[in-house]
Amino acid sequence: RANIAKQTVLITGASSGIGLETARALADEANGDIKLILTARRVEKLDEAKKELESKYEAIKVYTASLDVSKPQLIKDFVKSIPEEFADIDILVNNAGLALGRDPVGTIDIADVQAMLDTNVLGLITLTQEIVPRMIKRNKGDIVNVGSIAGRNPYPGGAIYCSTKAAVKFFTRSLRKELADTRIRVIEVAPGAVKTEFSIVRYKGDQEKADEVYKDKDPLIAQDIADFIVYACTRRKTAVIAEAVIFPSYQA
Ligand code: NDP
Ligand code: 8X3
Repeated sequence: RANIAKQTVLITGASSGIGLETARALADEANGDIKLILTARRVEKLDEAKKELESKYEAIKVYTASLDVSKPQLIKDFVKSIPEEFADIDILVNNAGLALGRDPVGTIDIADVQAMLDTNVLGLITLTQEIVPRMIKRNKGDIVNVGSIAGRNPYPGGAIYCSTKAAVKFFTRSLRKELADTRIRVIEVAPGAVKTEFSIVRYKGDQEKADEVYKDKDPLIAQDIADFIVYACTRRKTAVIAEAVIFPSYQA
């Protein structure tokens, strides 16, 4: 088991759901001896998380930054602005993402198409491009990309979202091969249904439709995915858990 104490972790989409739980789980694994860079658009949520973590662990260092990953220039500016103390990123968790709507092709709002592609694909690729050269220089690092079961089993009404997650899968696979001669691990976790803000975002605030997704079901919780991310990052450095598909039993 590898120790993650003293490492620096950058998480996108850390204001909610899987990203937030991953911050908590990694902090817990390191017993607070860790540096976390938490990013998302809702910076007030990040500041709440920072407060919570700092009150729990004396040694923890948390840097929060507002970052909309759908805007490449903002990503570049953000990376330049990371304080020196947090600059050597050991673990990058590319988690920020969203689905918008369940509309069939021909009726999908182009703004929704753009938002899903820009956030889930362009954002993930741009941030990775910014961080990979730094990891190569240090010959060290873990990149965890949050894909989805939707990138493996596409469904009607999910043409864009499923395509974005298929893109994450193949981007991740290519990158892993490019970095095969380094000590950088490239990992994809592909969750099934996890009860987070995902459905409320997908249905644009319609709570009834969001609740319908999980009605009479026992979905995953964000900790299930966070636990896996901790597991993957604490293996011996040569052990790469390349891909994990994790779903609630009813999704088999
Ligand atoms: P949540 O909606 O709870 O969290 C999504 C996170 O992504 C939020 O922190 C949100 O922050 C952030 N985010 C969304 N858009 C942007 C953006 N443009 N820039 C920066 N951050 C953004 O959902 P989950 O925790 O479930 O989702 C996390 C990841 O898991 C996503 O990639 C999702 O596709 C994936 N996933 C989710 C599944 C599920 O069933 N829940 C299943 C499979 C995969 P903010 O709004 O503050 O910017
Ligand atoms: C989210 C999983 O199947 O609800 O990535 O679209 S699904």
